[in-house]
Amino acid sequence: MVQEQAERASAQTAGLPPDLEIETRAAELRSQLQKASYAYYVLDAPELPDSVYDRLYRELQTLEDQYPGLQTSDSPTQRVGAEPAEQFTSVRHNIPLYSLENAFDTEEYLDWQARWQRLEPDVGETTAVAELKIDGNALALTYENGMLIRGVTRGDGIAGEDITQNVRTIRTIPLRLHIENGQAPPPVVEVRGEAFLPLDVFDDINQKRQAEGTALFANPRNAAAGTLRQLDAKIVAERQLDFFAYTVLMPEGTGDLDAPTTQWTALDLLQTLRFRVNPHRKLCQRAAEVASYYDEWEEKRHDLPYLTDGVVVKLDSFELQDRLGFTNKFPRWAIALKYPAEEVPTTLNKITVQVGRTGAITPVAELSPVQLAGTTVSRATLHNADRLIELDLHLGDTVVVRKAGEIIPEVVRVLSDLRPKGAKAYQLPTNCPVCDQPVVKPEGEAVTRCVNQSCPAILSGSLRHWASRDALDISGLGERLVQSWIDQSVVTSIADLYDLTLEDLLPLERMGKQLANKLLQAIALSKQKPWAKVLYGLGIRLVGSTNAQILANRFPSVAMLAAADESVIAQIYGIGPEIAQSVRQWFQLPANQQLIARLEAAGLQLEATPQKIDQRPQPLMGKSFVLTGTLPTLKRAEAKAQIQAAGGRVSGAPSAKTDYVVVGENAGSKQAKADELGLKQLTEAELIELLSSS
Ligand code: 0OW
Repeated sequence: MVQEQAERASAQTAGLPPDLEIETRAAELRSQLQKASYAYYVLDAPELPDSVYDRLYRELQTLEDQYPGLQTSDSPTQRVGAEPAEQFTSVRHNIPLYSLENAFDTEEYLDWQARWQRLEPDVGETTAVAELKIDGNALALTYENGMLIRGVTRGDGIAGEDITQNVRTIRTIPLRLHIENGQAPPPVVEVRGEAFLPLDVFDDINQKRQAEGTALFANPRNAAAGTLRQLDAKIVAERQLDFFAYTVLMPEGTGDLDAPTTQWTALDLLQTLRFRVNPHRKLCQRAAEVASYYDEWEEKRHDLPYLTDGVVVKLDSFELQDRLGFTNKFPRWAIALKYPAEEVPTTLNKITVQVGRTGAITPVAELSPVQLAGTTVSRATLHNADRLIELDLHLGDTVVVRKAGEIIPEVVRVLSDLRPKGAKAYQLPTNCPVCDQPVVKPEGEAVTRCVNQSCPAILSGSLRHWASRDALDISGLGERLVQSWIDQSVVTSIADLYDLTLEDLLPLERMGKQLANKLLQAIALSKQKPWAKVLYGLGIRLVGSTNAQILANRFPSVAMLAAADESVIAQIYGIGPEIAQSVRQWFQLPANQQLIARLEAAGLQLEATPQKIDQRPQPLMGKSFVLTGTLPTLKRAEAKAQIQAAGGRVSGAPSAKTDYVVVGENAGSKQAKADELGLKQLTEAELIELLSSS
């Protein structure tokens, strides 16, 4: 049926003059696609099979590519912008986006009602619209002559950020107001509503972030806010934000539309304009109906695919709203009737500890599963050691768990009078559960930490830090390679980098000889980095590159620093007690002492080389070398490092400017080139001879 409809339509435009025919066809496609998209996303009632939608979309895209003049800003092809924004500009709202006064139970709701009734004594019980309060981010959308021209965040209510390109990717926000054909749209319409992330989309995003090792969003509201502030609209489009409209303003005339005079008919109008309006609204004649709606949805809301945190009640009559006006912060004619944070008791069976990427140890409560705010909860965060000590938890305790809009529930208190006899007080582990090295708890810090630089929980971060530009600057050793070397157990500590050989690297996937050699060279070169860079590269907590330089100047060798008394370190200008303690705790750890010993053996600079004032120029200064073939004893990277240390340059291919070509086994085309150019060729022994002549 639908298929024939589409075909019949295209037949109808046949025979018109070409440009008019094409223009009409494009307009038809746009309208069909917009209708199909509205049915699919807003009504959740798809009308077109995806294959037909895709075909029509491609036909429109082809027409727009052939005739760019046909492209209109409301075309479905224009939802996702091309270039990421540099930043967002601030826009002042014509009318502030007020926040809502809160009531936490129906008692407080009646107080609010009494207050506005005192202001309008002739108004008795009056109709009010009850709407679910979506836990999202308010947006203000501006349409001119029916076309979406701007989308702005709430910001501080007075001004927000212009995120139009991101708003355009939200499928339930129409790019053009749907006005029945022939009617003129109002010159300006402002629509306000709540942008939000459906719970299943939120879970997918957090699962992805968990896999990437990025911090999780605590709740859908934060996730939506973070998404709306993305500079790249493509990322926003992938995250499938949604939008419920609840306000329509027509500041400059209404075109052929009648301006609504009540909130209820305003919501009806928003639906005809093809916005998504939350369907669970209720027109209440009296407070008792508001109360029953509030009670009804306290439980039912947990079956919804999005988070809510209350009910918004608005007096229905706009004339009455105008009479009541606003306080300096809130409208007098609306209130948010919030649901209390959900709290439930359950049994604490076990406490496990997680080790974060920076070594922070987070205790987690393992609970007897319990229903909480629509989900089954069996774990809750205990935040940190201090919180744990405060709660004085005993295994078997009955604890109260809470989820106040956050997705990660927390233990708020213990019902200690229910404590089973002989229950054991819980002690935080003294050793890291991942690497078994002793943990440290810096004074004044709530968190206990594992500071073993080689702990598997930390290793990825510590290797990346070690290889980073301001540290040992090992070019080519980036995040992806570090992770794959850890996953394949190629390295289990920083020191392992300096034992790597071609044999270790060549078997790895996506690792050719060229790249392997390049990496080995970069690693060998890093041995030239000064002591201050090595100290910074160790990743001691609170020791950034500046502090590392200060410490390296004061303690010109690792031995002196490791032996220094904490109070001595603390007195250094710009260092202080926290850093001194962190340094001592780091060096106290046996695993870190082993790391230092291995780095020393590998030839890293663990002491400041006295600035040797070398009177004579380095023996190979200004000489250019090319290395070819496999040298009998020196690895390619070693040979290159030694030539550079002696002032020589190493280039990739022989040229007339090359002074020496060092030739090893199976030398290839480069030796032939050297012959052709009549370049001086050296064996490895002759090179070593040259080097030692310094
Ligand atoms: N979050 C909501 C919601 C709603 C506005 C209009 C007058 C004052 C508030 O679902 N359904 N209706 C309104 O009405 N506001 C809502 O959320 C507010 C917006 C700004 C702060 C809250 O998120």
